[in-house]
Amino acid sequence: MNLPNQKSGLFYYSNEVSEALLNGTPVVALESTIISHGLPRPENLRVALEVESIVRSHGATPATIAMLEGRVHIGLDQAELEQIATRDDVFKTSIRDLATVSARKGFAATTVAATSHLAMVAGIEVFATGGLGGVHRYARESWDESADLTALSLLPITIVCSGVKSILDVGATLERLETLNVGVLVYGSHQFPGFYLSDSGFYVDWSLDDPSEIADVMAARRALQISSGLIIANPLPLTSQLDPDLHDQVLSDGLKLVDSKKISGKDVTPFLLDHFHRATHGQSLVVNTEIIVRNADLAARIAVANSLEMTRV
Ligand code: PSU
Ligand code: MN
Repeated sequence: MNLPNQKSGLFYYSNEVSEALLNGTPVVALESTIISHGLPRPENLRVALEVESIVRSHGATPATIAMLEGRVHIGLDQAELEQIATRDDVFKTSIRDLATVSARKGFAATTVAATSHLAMVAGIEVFATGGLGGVHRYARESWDESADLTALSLLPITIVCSGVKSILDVGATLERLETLNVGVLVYGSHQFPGFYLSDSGFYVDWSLDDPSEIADVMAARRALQISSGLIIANPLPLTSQLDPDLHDQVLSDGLKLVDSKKISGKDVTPFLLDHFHRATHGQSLVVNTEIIVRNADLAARIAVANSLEMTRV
């Protein structure tokens, strides 16, 4: 692990994150691909700032993670956040690309996979995002499965999300998560959420209702030396979800466009999210924003409970 006050090598810590890590106060990691590739401008910057302030309101410190000019930043100031939100040369970066972007002194927006890796190096245990990547529909032909899954199989991070993005094959993704030893808990329900939708239709064995219960699970994972990740799936309330009929129609149109425009690889997810935002005239953007804000809120409460747990032992 790096020293949190280290400003050498490739890791740069913001003052507030460095202080929090040194003092052992709660920290929540936040990813940057949502900002650069998941949300349209200028809402992306507004949401990034709102998410940070929600984390602070619970007494936790936000650590948005990205790479600027080849250096890893754990915690971004407003000017740095603005660069990620507005530059056109920010590369959507998974673990495999981190070193190359760094060596070229480039700008990287880190995916869930890359953010989890960097958070682990920094010693941050709790991470909030919107929806995880997973197995794409038609993966039988395309073999398109997000590196988020393999990253979570190897990194002991606790990630709060609204399930996997509903553009994916949710059932296949849940099967892969089981194979990859990734824990799945649902907050306040047994139904696995469907990102824009409150319920994906899939049942999960474990439902927890309180951040302190989740902190107990995290403590037990440490004691048992479980080295894979834990997903805390946080469903939207029914009143906030996207209309399911609208969702299904927009998704089926979007998948046809992916096919006809020959969109592939890492462009598929940003393309489909953008298609949703346009085709629903911003309704999906409102829902996506609420997802991210609620997940950051829950992650902050879990990080606070986890810190209490750590000081007790
Ligand atoms: N959640 C969102 N919006 C996003 C993402 C997640 O609400 O843009 C990003 C995350 O960074 C995730 C990535 O790691 O999408 C998955 O991309 P892919 O399917 O290409 O692996
Ligand atoms: Mn992919």
